[in-house]
Amino acid sequence: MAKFLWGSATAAYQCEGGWKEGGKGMSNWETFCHSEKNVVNPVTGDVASDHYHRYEEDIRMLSEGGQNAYRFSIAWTRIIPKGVGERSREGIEFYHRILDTCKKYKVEPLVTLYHYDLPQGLFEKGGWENRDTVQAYIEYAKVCFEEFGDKVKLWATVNEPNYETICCYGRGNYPPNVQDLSRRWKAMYHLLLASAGAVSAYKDMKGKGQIGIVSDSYSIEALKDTPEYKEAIYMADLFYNRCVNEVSVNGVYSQGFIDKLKSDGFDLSYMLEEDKETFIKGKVDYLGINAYDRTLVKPYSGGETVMTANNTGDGKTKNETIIKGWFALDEDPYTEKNAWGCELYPKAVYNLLMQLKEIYPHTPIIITENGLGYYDKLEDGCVHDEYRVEFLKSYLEWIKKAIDDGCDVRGYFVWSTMDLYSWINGYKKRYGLVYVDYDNDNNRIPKDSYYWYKQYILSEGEKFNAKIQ
Ligand code: BGP
Repeated sequence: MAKFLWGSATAAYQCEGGWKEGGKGMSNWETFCHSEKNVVNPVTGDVASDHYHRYEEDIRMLSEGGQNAYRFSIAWTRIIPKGVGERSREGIEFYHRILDTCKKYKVEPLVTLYHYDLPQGLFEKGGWENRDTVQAYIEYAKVCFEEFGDKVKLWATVNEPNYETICCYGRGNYPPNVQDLSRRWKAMYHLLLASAGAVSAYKDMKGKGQIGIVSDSYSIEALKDTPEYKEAIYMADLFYNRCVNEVSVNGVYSQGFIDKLKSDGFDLSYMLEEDKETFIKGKVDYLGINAYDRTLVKPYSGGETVMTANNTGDGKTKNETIIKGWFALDEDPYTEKNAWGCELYPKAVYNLLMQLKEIYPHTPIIITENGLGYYDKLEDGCVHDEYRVEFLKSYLEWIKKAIDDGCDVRGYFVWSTMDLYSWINGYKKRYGLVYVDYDNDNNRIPKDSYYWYKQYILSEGEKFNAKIQ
């Protein structure tokens, strides 16, 4: 990473479409989106933003927008359609074309190997709850290293082991739509073991780049400064952050986390002695951080575990979380939120970065996602998303301050490059720097934020470069 990465990000299922093209196999998301379980916003990623056919235009626009990096994910089911066994040459060639296009437009690719979409066959055998998925993933990762190793210098093993397992096994709004935290901990363990296994394989294969994990991490805060609220902060930090970051960065689980799981009576027999070596060998080169909002907590005060999410944007279902014996989520009535209840609190990114600097002083950070979901409007061929500009600008100001205060941040990716499918929230919740006109041949229209970002990189970019050798 010779220079600061200025980019934006996407994920395969959310943007590619082409779900039956190029020999692609079925993933759990295709199955889910086509099933009767998909009731909240019953749409699919069958076409999505049609990136499968329009990737060249998207990468060209990204580059013309002054960005020098593109984060995207590979669909496992394009590379190994059944999850294990035979590779698909056609699928592999598709990503070669994407990577060659990045090169053509002088864009550094940051490639995520797994971003929520799991091959259906593996999903049916228990998905991440089944240890066999770990080995299958490592084999898949090795195919990617072998095929794309010369063209990719920045890899991310998995996207958000915390958030994915919260939705799959806590809120139950992602497949397999379960509400059972013991299953969350097991699936998360295997995801992290898979990540460490891939890092370790990359090192064994003498990979020439850097490999990290993408972790949604939070500045955990409270409205009161009492011992009970401090305890709630500690608990939430274990629950959301340390459960992923500690083992990924240091190669060992935090004892406080393991002790808490044991005292709750969770069965941890799937944590095998032999895995310890994999975790040690699988320490990441950098930590990818997806930074959206602050997590505000209060002490647990009774009742069963509750986890619900506002996926409709109409406030009918609230984002509510009570974790029995751990903590509960709080709400600050005075801060601004978007329609989906996401708090707009930019200083959170500074607080988080300064905490990470304290805990993991030797691990560089890349902000792999930051962005604002909104009901954007196309008016006379323009999208005036000044709210997004305001959001991104204020986050960047705080990131810059964290860099000035000694935090080793190497890059920043806006979520998302263009509008795309938002898991469960459908297509009306838009994050893109570029508007996708879904009703009009998926035409691309740069939003005001796209032009603003270009200008920001030009005028402020150098100031972020200082710490990078
Ligand atoms: C992150 C995911 C992305 C993206 C983003 C916005 O958790 O890594 O894939 O979707 O959040 O979330 P949402 O689309 O649910 O609003």
